[in-house]
Amino acid sequence: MQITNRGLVKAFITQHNSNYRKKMKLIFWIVCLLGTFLYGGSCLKVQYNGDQVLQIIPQTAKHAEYLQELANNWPLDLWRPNIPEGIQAGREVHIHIPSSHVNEMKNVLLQYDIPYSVLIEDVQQSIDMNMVHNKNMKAVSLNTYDYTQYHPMHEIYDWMEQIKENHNDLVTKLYLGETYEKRPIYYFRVGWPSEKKKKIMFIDCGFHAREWVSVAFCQWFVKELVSSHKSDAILAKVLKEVDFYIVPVFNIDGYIYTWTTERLWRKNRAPFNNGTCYGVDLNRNFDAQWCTIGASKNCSSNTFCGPSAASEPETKALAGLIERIKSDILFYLTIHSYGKMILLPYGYKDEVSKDHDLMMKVATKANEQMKVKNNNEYAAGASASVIGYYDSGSSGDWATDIGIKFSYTFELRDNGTHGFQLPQDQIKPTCEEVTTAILSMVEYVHDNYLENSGVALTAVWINMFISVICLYYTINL
Ligand code: 0X9
Ligand code: ZN
Ligand code: ZN
Repeated sequence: MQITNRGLVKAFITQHNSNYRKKMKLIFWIVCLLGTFLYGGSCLKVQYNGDQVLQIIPQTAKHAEYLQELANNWPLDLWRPNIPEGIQAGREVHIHIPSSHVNEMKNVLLQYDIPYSVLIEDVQQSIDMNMVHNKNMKAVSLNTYDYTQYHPMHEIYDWMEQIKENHNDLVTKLYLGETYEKRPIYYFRVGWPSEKKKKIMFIDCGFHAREWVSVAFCQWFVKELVSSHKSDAILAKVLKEVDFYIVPVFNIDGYIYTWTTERLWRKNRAPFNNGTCYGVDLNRNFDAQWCTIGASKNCSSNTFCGPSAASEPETKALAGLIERIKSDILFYLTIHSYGKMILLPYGYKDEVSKDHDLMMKVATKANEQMKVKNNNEYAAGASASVIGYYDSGSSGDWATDIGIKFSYTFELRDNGTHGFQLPQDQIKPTCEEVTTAILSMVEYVHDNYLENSGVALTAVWINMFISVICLYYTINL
């Protein structure tokens, strides 16, 4: 990884005398700035030319230990697991390696006899293939909004406003709070107005900036809610008793940064140590065994937990809202990528939550529906065991700890072939299968914890009554 063009400028101008050099430098920057306005920030963007992503499977504990050491000492970007401690014998490891270290890395792997394969041949190329984006869209129009593309934040802001205006009977746009860089975070409440207090299904997207398909998913899901609320049998019955709360983009500063500057950025953009490093991992910043395991106290780490629990304005805003309405929340869902997983609590310990068996049953049903839909399945189970590393301070564990019954962390497609740069032609199938999965979960929760819960209770009483009568007759006859 290097900032583009710096080297190029240097190489170009060293051959000339200093007067000429100044002139060339000026011309370069003019061209560059022009380019920036016309094509969108090309000279300020971090480039990943020649960077590779390797898939490595350590065979022994020694291998794993050695890889951990490398991960700690070289400028490597761990994609899976995302902390060195998570590297274990027999478990797939995905590492993004800067071009400067690719050869050295491969030599070392050969030398230690650690098998590897190349997942992504050239990270920059894989990013560029994904950036086909219709740029001359002036204003967003709902009729032509393309849900099968990734959208920059300004378009998503426009989109949110339009959704609100076009569907004000069903949708309310609400203010959640402000990001570190003072941008507004909004969420939608989707559901029919009701006299009764409604239960809440809470979904958020875009915790991690580079996980673009997550952000695409929330937009897709909102579209589904507003366009299929009559035709979809589940939605038609559910929206009367349930409100969906949806945060389309949580880590807005980070998301924008992935569009303007560094495609593979993960955290928010808060500066630390006098601006020598940036960003808290928002999924390590919640008050759930905060920073005790699987998180880093070093601000340059991708899993930096922040100076304290809920230190970040984004975290405070989300946790604040959820705390206020938690007694009505039946279901908390946070959408990430990648890995094709449905993760249940906990991430900070090996134990499972008290509702684990029930939650597994619901996840299994969701998987059955996904299989019918796309012949696809996501690995479901307790977080640490499925994903293979511990984490603390995650929103999923926090939601469980404050008493929300169903709390799931989704990791969308894929399994690592494209990683965070999931091609746009996979947005549709991904969103469709996950929508199917979530609606199946929502239906279960609705049927068993809402309208029927009264019926279920009556059934128990009738049962008891009959039993007593039967007992009476058995004894007396
Ligand atoms: O490590 C994370 O924060 C999540 N994975 S990601 O690759 N999207 O960064 C997984 C968090 C799951 N943890 C719990 N449910 N506790
Ligand atoms: Zn655009
Ligand atoms: Zn994530």
